[in-house]
Amino acid sequence: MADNRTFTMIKPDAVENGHIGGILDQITASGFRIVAMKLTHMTKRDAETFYAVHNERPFFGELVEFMTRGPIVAAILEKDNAVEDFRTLIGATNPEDAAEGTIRKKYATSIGENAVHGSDSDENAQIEGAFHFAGREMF
Ligand code: FUP
Repeated sequence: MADNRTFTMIKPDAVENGHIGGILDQITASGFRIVAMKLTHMTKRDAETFYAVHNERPFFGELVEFMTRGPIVAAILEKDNAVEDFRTLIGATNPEDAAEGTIRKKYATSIGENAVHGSDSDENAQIEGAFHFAGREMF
Protein backbone atom coordinates (compact mmCIF):
# COMPACT_ATOMS: atom_id res chain seq x y z
CA MET A 1 0.00 0.00 0.00
CA ALA A 2 1.22 3.49 -0.79
CA ASP A 3 2.58 5.78 1.94
CA ASN A 4 -0.41 8.12 1.60
CA ARG A 5 -2.77 5.51 3.04
CA THR A 6 -3.84 4.50 6.54
CA PHE A 7 -6.10 1.85 8.01
CA THR A 8 -8.94 2.46 10.45
CA MET A 9 -11.60 0.56 12.36
CA ILE A 10 -14.75 2.02 13.86
CA LYS A 11 -14.78 -0.17 16.96
CA PRO A 12 -17.72 -2.12 18.47
CA ASP A 13 -18.56 0.59 21.05
CA ALA A 14 -19.01 3.28 18.39
CA VAL A 15 -20.98 0.94 16.11
CA GLU A 16 -23.28 -0.05 19.02
CA ASN A 17 -23.81 3.60 19.95
CA GLY A 18 -24.86 4.59 16.41
CA HIS A 19 -21.79 6.66 15.54
CA ILE A 20 -20.79 5.13 12.18
CA GLY A 21 -22.31 8.01 10.22
CA GLY A 22 -20.93 10.77 12.43
CA ILE A 23 -17.42 9.33 12.39
CA LEU A 24 -17.36 8.71 8.63
CA ASP A 25 -18.66 12.24 8.06
CA GLN A 26 -15.82 13.70 10.12
CA ILE A 27 -13.26 11.51 8.33
CA THR A 28 -14.38 12.48 4.81
CA ALA A 29 -14.88 16.14 5.79
CA SER A 30 -11.22 16.09 6.91
CA GLY A 31 -10.06 15.21 3.41
CA PHE A 32 -9.66 11.43 3.54
CA ARG A 33 -10.81 9.40 0.54
CA ILE A 34 -12.28 5.95 1.23
CA VAL A 35 -10.23 3.35 -0.67
CA ALA A 36 -11.87 0.25 0.89
CA MET A 37 -14.62 -0.25 3.48
CA LYS A 38 -16.76 -2.97 5.08
CA LEU A 39 -18.86 -3.88 8.10
CA THR A 40 -17.33 -7.03 9.54
CA HIS A 41 -17.12 -9.00 12.79
CA MET A 42 -13.66 -10.09 13.93
CA THR A 43 -13.25 -13.58 15.34
CA LYS A 44 -11.20 -14.14 18.51
CA ARG A 45 -8.38 -15.41 16.33
CA ASP A 46 -8.61 -12.32 14.07
CA ALA A 47 -8.34 -9.98 17.06
CA GLU A 48 -5.49 -11.94 18.64
CA THR A 49 -3.60 -11.78 15.34
CA PHE A 50 -4.36 -8.13 14.63
CA TYR A 51 -3.24 -7.06 18.12
CA ALA A 52 -0.43 -9.65 18.49
CA VAL A 53 2.03 -6.83 19.31
CA HIS A 54 0.10 -6.32 22.58
CA ASN A 55 -0.17 -9.99 23.58
CA GLU A 56 2.03 -9.62 26.68
CA ARG A 57 0.15 -6.55 27.94
CA PRO A 58 -2.25 -6.86 30.92
CA PHE A 59 -5.17 -5.49 28.89
CA PHE A 60 -4.79 -7.98 26.02
CA GLY A 61 -7.65 -10.30 27.07
CA GLU A 62 -10.08 -7.41 27.53
CA LEU A 63 -8.97 -5.88 24.23
CA VAL A 64 -9.68 -9.11 22.33
CA GLU A 65 -13.02 -9.54 24.11
CA PHE A 66 -14.02 -5.96 23.30
CA MET A 67 -12.97 -6.05 19.65
CA THR A 68 -14.98 -9.26 19.09
CA ARG A 69 -18.09 -8.06 20.96
CA GLY A 70 -19.86 -6.89 17.82
CA PRO A 71 -19.30 -5.69 14.28
CA ILE A 72 -16.73 -3.08 13.30
CA VAL A 73 -16.29 -0.91 10.22
CA ALA A 74 -12.89 -1.54 8.64
CA ALA A 75 -11.57 0.96 6.09
CA ILE A 76 -8.50 2.06 4.18
CA LEU A 77 -8.19 5.83 3.82
CA GLU A 78 -6.10 7.96 1.48
CA LYS A 79 -4.72 11.48 1.97
CA ASP A 80 -1.31 13.14 1.88
CA ASN A 81 0.44 12.30 5.17
CA ALA A 82 -2.44 9.93 5.98
CA VAL A 83 -1.01 8.08 9.01
CA GLU A 84 0.02 11.17 10.95
CA ASP A 85 -2.98 13.31 9.97
CA PHE A 86 -5.40 10.54 10.90
CA ARG A 87 -3.75 10.06 14.31
CA THR A 88 -4.21 13.80 14.87
CA LEU A 89 -7.88 13.57 13.80
CA ILE A 90 -8.66 10.69 16.20
CA GLY A 91 -6.74 12.07 19.21
CA ALA A 92 -4.94 10.37 22.11
CA THR A 93 -5.56 6.69 23.00
CA ASN A 94 -7.19 7.77 26.28
CA PRO A 95 -10.16 10.04 25.47
CA GLU A 96 -9.47 11.98 28.68
CA ASP A 97 -6.21 13.14 27.07
CA ALA A 98 -7.65 13.64 23.57
CA ALA A 99 -7.83 17.17 22.15
CA GLU A 100 -11.20 18.92 21.80
CA GLY A 101 -12.96 18.09 18.55
CA THR A 102 -11.06 14.84 17.93
CA ILE A 103 -13.04 11.69 17.16
CA ARG A 104 -12.02 9.98 20.40
CA LYS A 105 -12.87 13.07 22.45
CA LYS A 106 -16.34 13.10 20.90
CA TYR A 107 -17.14 9.40 20.74
CA ALA A 108 -14.85 7.33 22.99
CA THR A 109 -15.86 6.36 26.51
CA SER A 110 -12.58 4.99 27.94
CA ILE A 111 -9.01 4.01 27.03
CA GLY A 112 -10.22 0.47 26.37
CA GLU A 113 -13.35 1.43 24.44
CA ASN A 114 -11.97 4.27 22.38
CA ALA A 115 -14.22 4.29 19.30
CA VAL A 116 -11.61 4.12 16.53
CA HIS A 117 -8.31 2.62 15.50
CA GLY A 118 -5.69 4.38 13.39
CA SER A 119 -2.46 2.79 12.13
CA ASP A 120 0.73 4.10 13.79
CA SER A 121 3.10 3.78 10.79
CA ASP A 122 3.08 3.34 7.02
CA GLU A 123 4.33 -0.20 7.51
CA ASN A 124 1.51 -1.11 9.90
CA ALA A 125 -1.06 0.62 7.67
CA GLN A 126 0.01 -1.72 4.89
CA ILE A 127 -0.09 -4.83 7.10
CA GLU A 128 -3.43 -3.93 8.71
CA GLY A 129 -5.11 -3.00 5.42
CA ALA A 130 -3.98 -6.28 3.86
CA PHE A 131 -5.26 -8.17 6.93
CA HIS A 132 -8.82 -7.01 6.21
CA PHE A 133 -8.95 -6.46 2.45
CA ALA A 134 -7.99 -8.26 -0.74
CA GLY A 135 -6.42 -6.16 -3.48
CA ARG A 136 -9.61 -6.30 -5.55
CA GLU A 137 -11.54 -4.67 -2.67
CA MET A 138 -9.32 -1.54 -2.78
CA PHE A 139 -10.37 1.24 -5.16
P1 FUP B 1 -3.57 3.48 19.67
O1 FUP B 1 -2.40 3.36 18.74
O2 FUP B 1 -3.89 4.89 20.08
O3 FUP B 1 -4.80 2.73 19.19
O4 FUP B 1 -3.15 2.76 21.02
P2 FUP B 1 -2.29 1.45 21.32
O5 FUP B 1 -1.79 0.82 20.05
O6 FUP B 1 -1.32 1.79 22.39
O7 FUP B 1 -3.38 0.48 21.94
C1 FUP B 1 -4.23 -0.29 21.14
C2 FUP B 1 -5.50 -0.55 21.89
O8 FUP B 1 -5.24 -1.23 23.10
C3 FUP B 1 -6.22 0.72 22.30
F1 FUP B 1 -6.95 1.26 21.31
C4 FUP B 1 -7.03 0.27 23.47
C5 FUP B 1 -6.17 -0.80 24.09
N1 FUP B 1 -5.44 -0.30 25.28
C6 FUP B 1 -6.01 -0.53 26.51
O9 FUP B 1 -7.09 -1.11 26.62
N2 FUP B 1 -5.33 -0.07 27.61
C7 FUP B 1 -4.14 0.59 27.53
O10 FUP B 1 -3.58 0.96 28.56
C8 FUP B 1 -3.60 0.81 26.25
C9 FUP B 1 -4.27 0.35 25.15
